[in-house]
Amino acid sequence: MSNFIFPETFLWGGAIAANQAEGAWNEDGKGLTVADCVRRKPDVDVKDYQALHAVSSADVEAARHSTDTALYPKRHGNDFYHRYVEDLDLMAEMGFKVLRVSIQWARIFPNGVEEQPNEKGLLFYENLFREMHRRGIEPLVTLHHYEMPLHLTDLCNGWCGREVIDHFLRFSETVFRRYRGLVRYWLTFNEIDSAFRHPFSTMGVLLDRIPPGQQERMLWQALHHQFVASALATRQMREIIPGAQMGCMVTRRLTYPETCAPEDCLLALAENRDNLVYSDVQVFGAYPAHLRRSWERSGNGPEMARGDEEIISRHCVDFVSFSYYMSMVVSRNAAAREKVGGNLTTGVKNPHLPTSEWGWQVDPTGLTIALLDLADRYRKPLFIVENGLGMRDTPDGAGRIDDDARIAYFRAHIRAIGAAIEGGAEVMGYTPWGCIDIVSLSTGQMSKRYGFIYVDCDDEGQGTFRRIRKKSFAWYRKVIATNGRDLD
Ligand code: BGP
Repeated sequence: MSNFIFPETFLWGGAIAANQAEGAWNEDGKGLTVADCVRRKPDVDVKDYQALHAVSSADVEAARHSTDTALYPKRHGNDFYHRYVEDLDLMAEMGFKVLRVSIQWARIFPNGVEEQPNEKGLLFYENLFREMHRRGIEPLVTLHHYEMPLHLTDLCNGWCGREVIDHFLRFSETVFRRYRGLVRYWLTFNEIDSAFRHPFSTMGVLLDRIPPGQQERMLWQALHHQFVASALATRQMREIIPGAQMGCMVTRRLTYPETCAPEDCLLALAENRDNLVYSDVQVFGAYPAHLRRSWERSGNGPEMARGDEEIISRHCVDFVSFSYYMSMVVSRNAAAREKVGGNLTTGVKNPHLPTSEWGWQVDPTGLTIALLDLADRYRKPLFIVENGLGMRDTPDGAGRIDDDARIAYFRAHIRAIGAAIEGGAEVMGYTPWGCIDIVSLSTGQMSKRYGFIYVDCDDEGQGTFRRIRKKSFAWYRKVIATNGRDLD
């Protein structure tokens, strides 16, 4: 049993993203997205995130003319688009109170620039949200989860173009108006801090279209456009859906110093400050002084139109959401240290922590630290919208999947949340990532499985797509039914 008390209002559930789950990549009027063009790279080490995420203009040209769904696995996902009713039944069976999903911009505006929305796209999500409510499941909706219409990359290299702000606001206004009364929890940009780690997925930006000396400045320019768009969408939401709540969303890459040497501690402080710049902007409504100083030194600051900073300052978020998978380590002697893979970043190996097959360092205590630190920094409600362990799950002869390691991972991380709540953090809810097996963002694998529900689909997109409850399914149902008290 757990001796932690979770609020009665605590939103237990799960999280997926449209581009990694829906499939139906070219159905019902949907346009091509950046996710449809990210090729699986089985020949690349799954810990080599730069290589996995690198996308060139030539890659996009090849993808644009391909109908291959094995090579581009996000095109098939786990077929959620056609199976969501069955999936929602399974989630309701676990007792979900919330499900985090995203709306694919290119289902609503196929090229991102149309004046009129695609009704079939709007109807899909309306049906999805209504079916969720029928089962007592609250939607938590991400507007932009690595799903940019590819046409906007063609048009102006994605978010580098300021015109994308208006295109995005037409999309956000359209969905706010259509889903008013169905959706009251919103997030603008998924892991907005990942812009520099994979600019194509996050912002539709192809680096090879920017001269090397201009790349950093153009990425800040694209990010600035996202910050302005996020603030204006927050204003729209408040005007259209009074009482709705908007959250920012960052990857919490908690970083420890390798030793108590002051130099290592300073390096860790710098890493953590850099990570939280993005939530700082959306919570405090201004670019932090240390970032401005670095722009002055480098000349890489974005051009800002008159009124931009006023907009960013006036429309801040209501809550802070984040993904948490692991912690990282920095060292003044990094060059001489063993490296580990990480969720989109890499760092020095922490000898005190186990690592997953994909090199992610498992650190439940780090989640308590992250929550308490964010609570003290922002004094706002917090929402853990991604957490989980990717692992290979294989059904045994009887079709059973005993994912005890995943149960142990979640047991420890739920305890960590309880400890943070005990420590004064206001936590709204918890939506473990990939609550049903979906395509991995970084590796494109189905075999990197996160779900309480197994999907019979392999890395080549082959299988029956049948859903199978894992052992963790019944365990999580019990956790939810006891509001976090019974974790055994
Ligand atoms: C986060 C993304 C999610 C999800 C998660 C797991 O960065 O927001 O979309 O994919 O990482 O990573 P992966 O799927 O690469 O295992």
